[in-house]
Formats: sequence, C-alpha cells, structure tokens
Amino acid sequence: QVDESKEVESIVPSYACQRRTTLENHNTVFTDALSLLAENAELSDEDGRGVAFRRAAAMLKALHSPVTDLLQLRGLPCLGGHSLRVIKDVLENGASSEVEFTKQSERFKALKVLTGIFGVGAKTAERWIREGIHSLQQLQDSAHTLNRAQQAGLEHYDDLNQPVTKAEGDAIGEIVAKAVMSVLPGAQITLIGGFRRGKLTGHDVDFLITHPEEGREVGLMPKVVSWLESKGFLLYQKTTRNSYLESKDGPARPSSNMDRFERCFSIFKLPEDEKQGTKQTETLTDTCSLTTPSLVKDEGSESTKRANLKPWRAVRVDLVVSPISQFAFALLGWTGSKLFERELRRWAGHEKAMSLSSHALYDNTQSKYLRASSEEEIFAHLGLEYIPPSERNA
Ligand code: DGT
Ligand code: MG
Repeated sequence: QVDESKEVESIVPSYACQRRTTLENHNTVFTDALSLLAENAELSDEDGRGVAFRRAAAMLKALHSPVTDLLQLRGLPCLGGHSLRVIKDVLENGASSEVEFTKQSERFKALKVLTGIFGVGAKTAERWIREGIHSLQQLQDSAHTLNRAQQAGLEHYDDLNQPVTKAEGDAIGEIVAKAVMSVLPGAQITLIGGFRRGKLTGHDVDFLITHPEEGREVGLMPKVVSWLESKGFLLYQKTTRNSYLESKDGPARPSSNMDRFERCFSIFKLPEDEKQGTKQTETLTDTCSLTTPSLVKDEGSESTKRANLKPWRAVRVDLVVSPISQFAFALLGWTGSKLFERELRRWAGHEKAMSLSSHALYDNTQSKYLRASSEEEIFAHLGLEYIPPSERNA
C-alpha cells in the first residue's frame, strides 16, 4: 500500500544545501529538543555529536508537516539512533527525559550562563566550572582577570543576552552606512547573517562591506571604526586585519574555520532615539544628520543598568570587509545558517571534489579556481539548485 506521507519522505535529500528550509517549522517540539542536545554537545567539546543532532534537527525543519508517528520517519536521511530515541521519547511521553535531565543539570546551566558572556567560549567556561564558578557573581568574586572582551561582555551581559530585533538591526545599518559613506563614498554595505535569511531576531547584526572597484576597500575598516568611535557609537571593538594574502595554504583551504577578511567584532551603543529613527530616513545612504548618542557616563550601579534606565542599548555587531572579487563567496559564506554553510562545504568536498570557503571555490579535479560574481553562479558551479537566503534556515 502506498502511504502519502512516505512518498514525501522518500524525496528528502540528505544534504541541507539541497533542501529549501524556511523559517516555518512544523516540528519545533522535536527540533528544540535536538537543538538543545546539540548545544550541550558543542559546549562539552563533542562537536561530532553536536553536528549529528544539528543535521537531524535540520532535516525535520525541512518537512512540510508535523511528525506524529515514528513510521513516518522511515527512509528519511540524517537520523541516527540517538536522535531517533529522542524523537521516540517526545512522541511517547511529550518530552525527552535526556533533554529534561540536561536542562536541569548544574553543569549545563553554568555553561549557558558563562558562555553567555561575550568573549567566553566553551573551554574557558569549562575551566571556570572545574574551579567551582557557576554564576556571574562567583566569577566576579573570583580572582580571575578577564580580558577586554570578557570585561565588556560582563558589563553588558543583560543587553547582549536580549535578542536583537530587525528594527534595531536596521537602525544600526543606517549608522554603519553613514560611517562607510563618510570614509569611502561608493562603498556598498549588505546586511548578512540571520537577518538576511528573514529572521525577526538575532544574537547580533552582521554586515558585509565592499567597493565595486577592486582594491578601494583596502584600509577601510580602521577608518569606519574611527568614525564610529568618534561619534560614540562603540562600547567595544576588536579589529582583525586581512590575513588572506599572507596565508601559505591557499585561500580555499584555510588552516582553520576562521576566514581571513578584515573583520571587526564590536559592541554597539544604540541610542533609543535611533531605534525609532529608521522611519525618518528613506534609504541606508540618506545623508540627513544623525543625532550623536548622548555620552552618558557610567550610570552607576548594576541594578540601575538592569532596570534599563539608560537611554541606549548594547548590541553585538560584526563588520566584514571583502574585495569585490570575493564578494559573492563572502556573501554566501556569511549568510548562514551555520549548518547550511557546513553542508555546502561538505557537499563541495565529498560530492564535487571542490573546496569552498568564504573567499573562493577551488576545483581539485581541474586544479583551478572557479570565479563567481553572484551566489547563483556558485550554486551552479557546485551543481546545486539555487536556494535563496530565506530558504537557507537549516
Ligand atoms: P544569529 O546572529 O544568532 O541570529 O544567527 P546568524 O545566522 O546570523 O549567525 P552568526 O551571526 O553567528 O553568523 C552569521 C553567519 O556567518 C553564520 O552562518 C556563519 C558565518 N560566520 C560566522 N562567523 C564566521 C567566521 O568566523 N568565518 C566565516 N567564514 N563565517 C562565519
Ligand atoms: Mg548573526
């Protein structure tokens, strides 16, 4: 007998970059559970397990209807034994005991709190937990000296752990555009990351900056940062310069996952009036004058800050500068989702003998780089159907 649902199942391709994944998710009860286990694995230095849970969750996100019976999962890709047990538990008991246990565990709670500090990764958090530090208070009371990023992260902890809205992202986009236009007229700025995929909130705002004339973008970042700093828009920034040209191992084979663009990790000071200000200006490049944020000195106690009596809010912002010749690769590489990117690279390597990075695409069979000036061309080089940003939410 032919079951309609099984027909649908049998056509789910195994790589996330072959699938169209919108923000509409019919299986959140399962994907939330699997994502939490993925997060726990990643925070515990078990990346392999983390990816397995992420792949299972991503596959379920691509289904067009809710899963109500394990039988519907027969023949579907990306589901390992562990993920299937979690799904079965949720189907039978309404929740996964492993997920509930993890959520309650002191270790997971401490890892979440500590890695919630900008500048603190899983390894640092792990080390602190082994010393008995489980909370922000315990960290502050400890003798640990924090680096500049972590100090800023702790100071703006509440703001940075509150999701950024699209409106806030747009307001920051106007400020960044103003900065870029002031220091290099003709430069182009593009919203990337989750907001480009249509998400309504994010943990940060990401922008890609380029100039249509190759080479004009060189040295741009320090100028943009100076402009922003002079106007009081930056609470923290760390710029890493472009190391792409100096690398020995070739652009498509970076020695780590980090790419080599000139990049600025920052914490923006977004004034409240700028958040509403987006309606007053027509376009990103409009030249009407911007109000400079009031340089309010320290507002005093933590409790004052927590009550949010300050007329501004701290927001994580990432800026990336790319030469126009690499723009399409940078755009594709920085739009996400993270799993979609990982799957694109896996597809390129395993299925096409190519190496994809945010800088270039290298064909190992032909021993040459494949040029592209649009995302569409990169998908075509990879032998993939074009997937627009709004359907890359794997
Ligand atoms: P969010 O901000 O949590 O709402 O979600 P996303 O999707 O904006 O994630 P985010 O901001 O961490 O990163 C945006 C995309 O940029 C992500 O899909 C992967 C990419 N990306 C982030 N960091 C790096 C990096 O260091 N190198 C490269 N090549 N790509 C990165
Ligand atoms: Mg982002």
